[in-house]
Amino acid sequence: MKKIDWYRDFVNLKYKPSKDDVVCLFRFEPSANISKTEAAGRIASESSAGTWTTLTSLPRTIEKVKARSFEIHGNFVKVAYPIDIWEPANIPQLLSGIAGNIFGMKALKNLKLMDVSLPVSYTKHFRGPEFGIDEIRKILKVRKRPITGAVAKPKIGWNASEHAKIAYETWMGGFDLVKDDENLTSIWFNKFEQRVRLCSKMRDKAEKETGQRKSALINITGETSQMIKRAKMLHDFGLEYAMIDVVTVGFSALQTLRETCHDYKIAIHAHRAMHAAFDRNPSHGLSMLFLAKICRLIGVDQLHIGTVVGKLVGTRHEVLDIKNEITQDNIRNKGSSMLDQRWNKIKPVLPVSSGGIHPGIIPDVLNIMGTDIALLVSGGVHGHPNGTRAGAMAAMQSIEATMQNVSLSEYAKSHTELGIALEKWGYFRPQ
Ligand code: CAP
Ligand code: MG
Repeated sequence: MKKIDWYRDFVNLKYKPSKDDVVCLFRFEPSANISKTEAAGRIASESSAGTWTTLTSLPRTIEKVKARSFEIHGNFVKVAYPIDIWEPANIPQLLSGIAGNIFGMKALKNLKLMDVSLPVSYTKHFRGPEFGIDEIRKILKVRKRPITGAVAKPKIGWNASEHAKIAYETWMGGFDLVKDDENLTSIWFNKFEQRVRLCSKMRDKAEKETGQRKSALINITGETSQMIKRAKMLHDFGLEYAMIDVVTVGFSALQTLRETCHDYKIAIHAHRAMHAAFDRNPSHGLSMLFLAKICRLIGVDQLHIGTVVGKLVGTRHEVLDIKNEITQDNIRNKGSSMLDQRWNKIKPVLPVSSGGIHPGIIPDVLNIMGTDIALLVSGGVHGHPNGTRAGAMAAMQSIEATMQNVSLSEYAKSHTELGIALEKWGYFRPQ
């Protein structure tokens, strides 16, 4: 039989990637009767210039547009893609290649895109975060401790005026930020416009009464042109942030909103709802590290990355790798799940730890994550027996105790709110 299969031409174990290549790291499991080399060839082929069979005519450029699987170690393969096949500043196109058809190939039992290393010739077309960690800290006038925030709970149900009152109580308890929940946008009993109006008013009142900076992460998630209008409204009301559910809106919309937020000089708080549909399975899908990298490149200022000890999945190793990726300038390959990355002039993103946190486990979170984070405590604030204000106070007290190296039980002797929180939750780790 004639040669009909073209895949092996996309494997070259002698190839040395050039400084302009986009390099991907995949974890792969071939299906039965498929060798590792064949499987690796299919990954490089289907994500770049190939098809399932040999072709009768080829463009002269073929060698310049082909990806090459150049390193196979166990179940990991590295693939190099020439820079010329990538349109500048087009994340959907990048995903249609390196995260596209390949996930559905019959020849692969499982495939996970672990990481991508992007050359400066690719990253230079993106803004990255508008503010980054230092400028966010300056805006909120919070120097060393974690920036604190709470999501009104229950997630949905309060009307706009009740919502604004909860926000006020949260700020008065010492918190810097209030945040909408990911599924709260604009619904008949809690309209976006009304929430913005009432929260801004309450924000001004809380700032006046406390002498501290306060802000709100109000969720603009929706259809793209609607989000643009909502971002303008946040700007008109003097709010510093827009919150976006970056995975559900899609990266095309996020790219558009990044430009809008640049025009209005507002920061983007990125919630990652739906990420686990792609990254939870260790064998198949995309890694959160990859999603986080795309978010930094496009330019969010704050990104949820997990807590390790809270209610949502994410091991210490994974969460800390993501934290390093979004905060450091120069990432050096430390193991099989991370590639090198030079971020050049792209600013760092503030890591957000959220989900199942309460005063009793704040020391654990800070010991793992450090204090250069945004810490969101929501159920663990509004579930305080004495209400939201006392809940926020208890969380602030827990942060103070941790930063002063005092045990919570000791600190609680002179801080009633913390004591009451510990009576309710103790050191319980939610699931
Ligand atoms: C937290 C939260 C957040 C998650 C997101 C929630 O509330 O508002 O959406 O933390 O997770 O609804 O669960 P609680 P992640 O503090 O009451 O748990 O940051 O891991 O993406
Ligand atoms: Mg939420």
